[in-house]
Amino acid sequence: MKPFSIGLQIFLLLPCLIFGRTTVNLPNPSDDDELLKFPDDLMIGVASSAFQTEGAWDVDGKSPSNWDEYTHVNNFGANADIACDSYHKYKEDIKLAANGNFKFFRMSLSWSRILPTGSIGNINYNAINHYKNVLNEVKKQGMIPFVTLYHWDHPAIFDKFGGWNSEKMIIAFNDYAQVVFKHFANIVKFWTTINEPMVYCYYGHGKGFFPPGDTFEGRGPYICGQNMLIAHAQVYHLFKNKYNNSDSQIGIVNACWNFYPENPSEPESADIAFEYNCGWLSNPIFSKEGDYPVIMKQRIKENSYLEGLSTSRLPELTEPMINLIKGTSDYFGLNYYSSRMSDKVEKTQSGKWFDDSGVNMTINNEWPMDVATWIPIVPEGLGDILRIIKNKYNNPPVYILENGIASNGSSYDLVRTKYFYSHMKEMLAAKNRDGCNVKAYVVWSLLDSFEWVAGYRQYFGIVYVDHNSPQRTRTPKTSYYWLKDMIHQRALPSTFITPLKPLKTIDSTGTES
Ligand code: GBH
Repeated sequence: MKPFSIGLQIFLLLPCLIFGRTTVNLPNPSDDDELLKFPDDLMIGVASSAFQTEGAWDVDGKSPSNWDEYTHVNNFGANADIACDSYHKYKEDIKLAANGNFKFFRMSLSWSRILPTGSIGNINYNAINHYKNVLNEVKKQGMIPFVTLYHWDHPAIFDKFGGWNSEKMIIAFNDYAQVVFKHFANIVKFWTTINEPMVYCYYGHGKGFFPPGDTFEGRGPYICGQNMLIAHAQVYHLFKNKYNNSDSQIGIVNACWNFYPENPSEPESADIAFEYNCGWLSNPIFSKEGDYPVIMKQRIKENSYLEGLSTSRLPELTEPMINLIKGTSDYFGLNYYSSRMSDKVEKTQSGKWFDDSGVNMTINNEWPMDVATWIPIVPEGLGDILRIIKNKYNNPPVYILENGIASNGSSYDLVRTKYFYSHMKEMLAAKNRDGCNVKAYVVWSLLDSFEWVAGYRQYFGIVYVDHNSPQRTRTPKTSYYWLKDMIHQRALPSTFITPLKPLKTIDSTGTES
């Protein structure tokens, strides 16, 4: 593991030791039987991404992606050269998803497979044929393919000119989207342009944890975010103008935490935190007025002036840009994992003025957690964020496109199973009781995959993958069978019933017991 991760964990945990815990009032979803049913308009699916699962990093004409390059240098310690070998084993994966009763198969495409040189004049037809086979297989197995164009991997060559900090990336993304739509728009009805732009920009162009490893804090993430917003909007319009079918949907996915104010007398800290985390790249698309959240524009400008700059570090969205971006999503794509406490901090020289927001985000030490210290288990945060999205953005259709937790790798994964239960319960209460327009709930993730900077030490799969075997043998976990059952029944029980221990379990070393 890279050293920053320990630092980050301490950084996240320290403030909650200092501030202690605060009581929050969490709504209780009703146990009423009707509320626990899956309505007909709710699709349950399962997700994965190309770089995390495919492997075959240099096969059939693929060029290295930014992540291939990043993991091959600096003694990174892990790579996705083989990953789950899903490039070769896709039929098995799709069959597993279909047998788990999932109706929705979320996946992403590898840009560097399809356009190895980045240039539109050099289409790799091996990749086109491969994805045609994959998508047709998904349909053959009775599932709906849901395709993400960009889940953080692009041809490595683009990072030579700055990656998403360069406006050239907007053009490159348009070219790529055009090729993808041309070949697959007749097969695929559900599209996402970009997965979690905020996360990629923050880590890749601010903190430097993701490729290209830029540490241009205070500027890089904002520039990257703006380029992604424009790239997304152009691709949305391209799709609508040239490739739309009456039943097609295209949108974007944002990762949002829910925030609870540390100090109940200052609830605005949670609103501010929401705007910096979720609102930054949602407000321009989903709000009536468009543009970045007012609070962000004000504060970043104020901070910039205090630093002696003559313009804001947050780039301006001009009127034509605002209009280009506004409304460019047919649904609100939401990835929810966890929540944070929020607390206002005074502006000091010590760097505490957290990322321009004036809010510190911490973890409540009463929240339980498993192996990933960034995922304290806060199911009510999902219900709360759904209600915020409903109220803020005029109740858009919401596709929850990721929800899940990492565990230590036993196939008897009770914490994960219970995590799904409690989050699905909150989601159903938000939909059935509170009228949130949730249309899909998608589990992250099908397989134990390459987990970005955490390598192979955090597994999110409902299917165990033996990363020591050349075959990358797959074994469904307890959570897989539990979900299969729930989807079949289309309802949750009013209390969680602990699944029995199966006769055989597998631990993270692949040992059976
Ligand atoms: C999602 O991002 C991604 O879309 C998905 O690909 C990924 O597998 C999934 O989450 C699980 O992580 O290790 O302490 O440095 C969620 C945002 C970004 C949160 C990276 C965790 C690293 C924290 N994630 N971050 S740490």
